Amino acid sequence: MDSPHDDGFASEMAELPLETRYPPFALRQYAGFWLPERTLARGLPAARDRFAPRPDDVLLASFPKSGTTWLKALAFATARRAAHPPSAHDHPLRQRNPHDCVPFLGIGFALDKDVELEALPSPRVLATHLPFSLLPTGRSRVVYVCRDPKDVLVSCWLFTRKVSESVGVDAESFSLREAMELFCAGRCMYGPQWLHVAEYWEASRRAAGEVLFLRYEEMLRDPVGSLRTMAEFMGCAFSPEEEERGVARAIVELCSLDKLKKVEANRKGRTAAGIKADAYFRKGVAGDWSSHMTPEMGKMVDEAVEDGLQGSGFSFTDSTPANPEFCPDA
Ligand code: PAP
Repeated sequence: MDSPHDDGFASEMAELPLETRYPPFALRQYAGFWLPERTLARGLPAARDRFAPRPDDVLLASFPKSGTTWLKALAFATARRAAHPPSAHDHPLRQRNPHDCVPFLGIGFALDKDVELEALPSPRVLATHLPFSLLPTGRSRVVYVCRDPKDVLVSCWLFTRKVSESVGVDAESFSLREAMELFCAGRCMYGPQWLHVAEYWEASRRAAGEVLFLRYEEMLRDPVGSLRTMAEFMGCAFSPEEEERGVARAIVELCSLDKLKKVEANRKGRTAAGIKADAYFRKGVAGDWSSHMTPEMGKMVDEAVEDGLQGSGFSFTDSTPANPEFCPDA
């Protein structure tokens, strides 16, 4: 099938494999991935046809629940630090949810917000959950974050139960076991997760200057080191003078889960997309899956993912840092 287009794609979409068991959205399998129907019908074609990339754009990419909100906050605060020093009491991240500071490419276009995306000052920071193979062409730098799939699954399941009501779907009875079975079959939003990860991993190996591959767990271990690497990759490394003033540390502090949780806009109300803002901030740790899943369930997820990753060169069981710069002793 050709790339989706606004005109008439609805009828073509009806012929794609359908998955309705993972709330809240109906998913269709396209180019090897399970995408929400709206993304497929509107967001993807609009992003491909109408996105006018700029050479200094930074695109933040992730599988859902892998650290997107944190990455958005860090990248936004870093790119905008001249206009908004992290210490400023009126910093946008002290007033708005990170999702309202960094728009999702597909969603922005799907909601006909082209003008807003065009009006963003350079360097623009944008985000996407699209797999690498479906990104619009002509993009520039991509920062990808991945996370232990067991924590992704649990975070996603809890989020789904909490926010599905905003789109009129009751997901209260959706069990973790059901979520796990669908996740292991790759039948979840933007799944299979392992294929999503493997594509970006491969791209980061092929073109290191174009795709930076980060791991959420490494970011937790060394947030300042991770931020330095990211800033350098984004083309706005911290100067020695900024280092002396502790700017990188101040950004990490501003974007910490504890600080973001206390922001009123993140405690109450909803994001521009209508989602309860507090749903994006929970524990933010590595390994919380074991509070919800049995070891046997964890093993099933690990096996499904490692199986899917075979031949990709990437493994979640390999604790080697994705980027040597992250290792303080390297
Ligand atoms: P999204 O893809 O829907 O935007 P995303 O931000 O990737 O969601 O995932 C939310 C997870 O990131 C939550 O993990 P948990 O459920 O395991 O707790 C959330 O707590 C965590 N998170 C959000 N903000 C931060 C932050 N500032 N630092 C660390 N983790 C964070």
